[in-house]
Amino acid sequence: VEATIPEPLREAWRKYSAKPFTQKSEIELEFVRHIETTLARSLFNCDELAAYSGIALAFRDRLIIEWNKTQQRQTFADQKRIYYLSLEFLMGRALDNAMLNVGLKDVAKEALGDLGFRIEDVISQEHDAALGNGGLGRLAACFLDSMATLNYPAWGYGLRYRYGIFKQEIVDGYQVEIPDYWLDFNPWEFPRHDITVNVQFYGTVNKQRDTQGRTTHIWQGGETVQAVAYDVPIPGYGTPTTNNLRLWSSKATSGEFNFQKFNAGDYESAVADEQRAETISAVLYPNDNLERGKELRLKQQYFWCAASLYDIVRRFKKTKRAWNEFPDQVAIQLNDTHPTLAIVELQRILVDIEVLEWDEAWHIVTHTFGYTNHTVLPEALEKWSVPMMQNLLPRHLQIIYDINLFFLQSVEKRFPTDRDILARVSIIEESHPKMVRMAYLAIIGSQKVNGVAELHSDLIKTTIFKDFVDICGPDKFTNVTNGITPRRWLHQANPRLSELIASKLGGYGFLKDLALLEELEDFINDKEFRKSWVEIKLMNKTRLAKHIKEATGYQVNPNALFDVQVKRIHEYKRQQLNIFGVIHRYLAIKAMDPKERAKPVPRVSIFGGKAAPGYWMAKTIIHLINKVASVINNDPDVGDLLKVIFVADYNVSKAEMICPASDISEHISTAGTEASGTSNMKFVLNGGLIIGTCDGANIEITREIGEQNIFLFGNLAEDVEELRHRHYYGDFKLDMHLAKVFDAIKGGMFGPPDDFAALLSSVESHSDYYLVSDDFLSYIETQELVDEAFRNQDEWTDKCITSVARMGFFSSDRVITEYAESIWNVEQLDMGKENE
Ligand code: HBZ
Repeated sequence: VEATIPEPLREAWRKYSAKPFTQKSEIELEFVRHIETTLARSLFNCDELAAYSGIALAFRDRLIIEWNKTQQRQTFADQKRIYYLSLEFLMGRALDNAMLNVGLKDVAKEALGDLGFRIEDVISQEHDAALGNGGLGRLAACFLDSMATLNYPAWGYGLRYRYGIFKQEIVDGYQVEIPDYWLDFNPWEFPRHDITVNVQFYGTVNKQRDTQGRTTHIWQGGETVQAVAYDVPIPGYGTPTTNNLRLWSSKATSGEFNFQKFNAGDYESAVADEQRAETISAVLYPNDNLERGKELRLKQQYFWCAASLYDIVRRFKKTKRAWNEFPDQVAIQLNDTHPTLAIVELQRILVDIEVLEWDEAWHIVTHTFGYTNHTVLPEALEKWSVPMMQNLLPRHLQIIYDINLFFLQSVEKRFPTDRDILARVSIIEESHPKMVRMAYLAIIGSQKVNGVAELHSDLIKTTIFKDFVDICGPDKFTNVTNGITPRRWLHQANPRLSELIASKLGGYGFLKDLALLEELEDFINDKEFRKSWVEIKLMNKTRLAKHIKEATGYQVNPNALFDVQVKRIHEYKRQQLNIFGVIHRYLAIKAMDPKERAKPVPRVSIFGGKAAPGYWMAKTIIHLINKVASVINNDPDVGDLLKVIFVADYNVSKAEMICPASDISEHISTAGTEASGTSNMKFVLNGGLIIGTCDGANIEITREIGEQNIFLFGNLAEDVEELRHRHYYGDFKLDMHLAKVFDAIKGGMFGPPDDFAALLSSVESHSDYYLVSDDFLSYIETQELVDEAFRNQDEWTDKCITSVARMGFFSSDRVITEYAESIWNVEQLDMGKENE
């Protein structure tokens, strides 16, 4: 590391170099200093928002001290680094997490108390960092937490969207989207105006011969946009390691281009250029599991890949190593196909700029990348039109064609008799227009491809990527079952439960080694422990009930069974199955003799989740849920027996409140469609049970916790194709119980039936693609088993405690360790004494 300050002058640096605070008085000092100077306020106008700002700035400073040291340590260690490329990082709030991870929340609570604030009120002032849609983005956030906690030298790379996922309001039962402008005050980011990359688009490619007679490609002209780095510190739990999440923001290049226009008096068009440049990082696309092929999205992808790769290569080049050592120093993980252009960009850098031979470059590339697939849904598999790519990234398209050519040649050699295989596995789909299949490119350019749960990883090998298993061999394909960080999803979301567990296990070691939870089973008959366990669940439910009352006006009984389904609204996730089940229950209650009505177990059905703004069917499902809610919740015959709640604007912070408050949660996707699911893990870890299909990680959760502790129902993945086939050829009969539910809807019980006609007909007359009718009977019968089980509170508690004790496998620490060992080949940094 080159030193700018010569040795004799470093004394003062050593003396005054900032030390991370540990004491209450130091936090108070920093808090007041920030309020009075950074924010120019005083004790006379310090409201809760200002208090949040003050304490957040104090903790930010503390993180940045460790961040600096971590970067130095990692540079000296000179080890292989992990680069996690994700278009989404669904971080949620940072303050609570930062305080807990550095182990100072209790101290901060006292400090804030001394200064006149309640820590909960201050924490809740923070705006969620919502740069993601759902599971994929949240997984990336959990991984950052685990990589820092495990002392891996790791960087996240993403986009700094000005608008995160929209805020959802429910107006007259309909979803309304409100822009999420979240950057007004964001103390967690550091603008790095000195770290910029110019990214090129459009233009033309010219061939030239260099002095050695080689053909080189010059990509010229077009437009250039500047990427500016914004760094977000990621503190590990119980370790000084503080890693970096680098988010790129787009702006117009400050170069002559604009200047010339200004000088020529073309003020308007100069400003328009500026706005066009800023548009690139303006907004997160709000679709989950859908790709719509918009040019701006492709621009986002290339902008972010190019800037990140430039940064990674620059860091590598500082080590002065030979290029063939690149894969020993750099592991790049692609979070789905969104960053696949990084493969092409690295090949371009190596061949066009660093003038390596094609084969040598390609060897480096294919030993650097790993690709994680998150879906088998056909509408989510990314494809880009060739003409669009030709226009936007002409050189990249050429490289893709070359990659494809060499690949197809090798396939042809190995499978000379298979006439169709080339068309099937070609990166270019021969459609009109032609399309670039990004998943195929990602597979060909990576050393490993993984799915996110066992069933899913098996499915990709036998369905969408089958040919590639034959071509590349089975070893290229692997499984890494998802996990969640126990820091946020237990300790932060459910501090009381975390404390109770710690009191039994002799400390918080389980937060770093979740397998330790298994010792909880020893306490299953401990009366005091069980009592506290039950009390904590009730407190968490009461807290949610309070939120529900404030947000919806509905009063729910915390002693009722809380039945929760919160996740993005999607037909494959089958919120429609759930709400049809609720209607079935309602009809049953209405049909009862009033004296009988004491019998059913009181239930609160809680829904939450956003629909993609253009996904009309998903919006219809939200509308139906809200209509059903307003009918049932106002029906005096029903009272506390059944309540239906739609929690608006489901996000990470709401999840932290909702997961600890559930008795049963629903993970009821059509078998074979949900790659993994991760909220299933969050709910069980917080002492709730699951009703679910044999899909995604539900299967492995069952294996871990035991099938007596989960309510599984429905058809299996292996039967889905056959059932769909039968429907399609006319053999379809609506389930009789579901038919009654449909009759009620069609009779106008929940408002104009026309509002829901398309939803019903997706089941009745359009071959029921998601098998709602096929699974309905099994679903409602299993819900009755849930009621039965809940009646016996003691046994229910047994199930919950046992399940929590067996959830160790689902820590994202285990997941990261698996990636590190089997895909990245990266070592943890040796922290010596520091980590004790
Ligand atoms: O990734 C989810 C899967 O549906 C879920 O089963 C899995 O647990 C999770 C983590 O592996 N996938 C997503 O959340 N996908 C997206 O959000 C998405 C966003 C933009 C896209 C495509 C998919 O263009």
